[in-house]
Amino acid sequence: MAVSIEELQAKAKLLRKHIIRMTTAAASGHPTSSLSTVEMITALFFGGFMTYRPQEPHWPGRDRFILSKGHAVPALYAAMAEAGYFTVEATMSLRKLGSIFEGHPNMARMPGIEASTGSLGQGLSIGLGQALGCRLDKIDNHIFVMTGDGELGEGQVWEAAASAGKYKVSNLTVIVDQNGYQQTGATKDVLDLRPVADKFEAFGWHVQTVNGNCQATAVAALTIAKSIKDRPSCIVSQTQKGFGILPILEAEGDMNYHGKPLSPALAEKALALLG
Ligand SMILES: Cc1ncc(C[n+]2csc(CCOP(=O)(O)OP(=O)(O)O)c2C)c(N)n1
Ligand SMILES: [Mg+2]
Repeated sequence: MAVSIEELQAKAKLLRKHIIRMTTAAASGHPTSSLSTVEMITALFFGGFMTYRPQEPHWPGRDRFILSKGHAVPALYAAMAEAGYFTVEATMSLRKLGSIFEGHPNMARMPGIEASTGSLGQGLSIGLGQALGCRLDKIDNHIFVMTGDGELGEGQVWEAAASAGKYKVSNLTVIVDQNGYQQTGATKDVLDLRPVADKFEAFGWHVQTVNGNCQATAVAALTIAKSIKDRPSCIVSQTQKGFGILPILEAEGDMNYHGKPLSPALAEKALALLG
């Protein structure tokens, strides 16, 4: 790997700051859902796991990332800005009328977005289709999909899981962002689908369960996932919703803080905490 863990950690911190600034400027959005994903997304975009060309976003040989939990798109916009698809300033128009920085990824309006998501449950099926298509075309690439843990309640996820296992789609990796919460409370109370690892394993997947908010662990897990050549790969990424600003959420008495931007005053505190 050309880039060090320390450099990735610095990048992750930057993404977190972009996420907070973007959602507070929008006075809307899902900062905590975005923050839990940051180490994995940082590793994917900057750790050498994906080859992509910001100036040629539709280059057929590219690796692809589909954010199935589309409401966490501030994390994706932050990564794409750092990768050179557009400026960080541009992302500050998040959720403004007319802006291409919509509240959920829209591939029809933004080159580099691989799937329009937001209606939960669909991204893994889309990724599976893309992985099969690329395999058919003999393109040597990898498709990464990230879902939420609440999102796993959508039955379509399991149709895709079963099919990917049957067809041994080894150029497909799903990262389940298991942050323990969904919209209305703890995932275990709303619909407990654990053990998640066993379910994917039963469908023929290679599975790892890891601490997804540890940068070095994220890199190690993705390295293994990409090396598996006889079946699809699942990373159960155990994270914390709002990771990076947990003391602030604690003080607010809301460790989920779903779909709420930080007020300008709280955002200042969060940015100070991140340093
Ligand atoms: C099909 C569908 N149903 C409901 C929603 C509303 N919704 C938006 S975010 C969310 C919670 C998702 O939880 P999880 O997948 O765990 O993501 P997290 O926010 O924790 O990262 C829900 C239910 C949606 N976007 N799509
Ligand atoms: Mg969740």
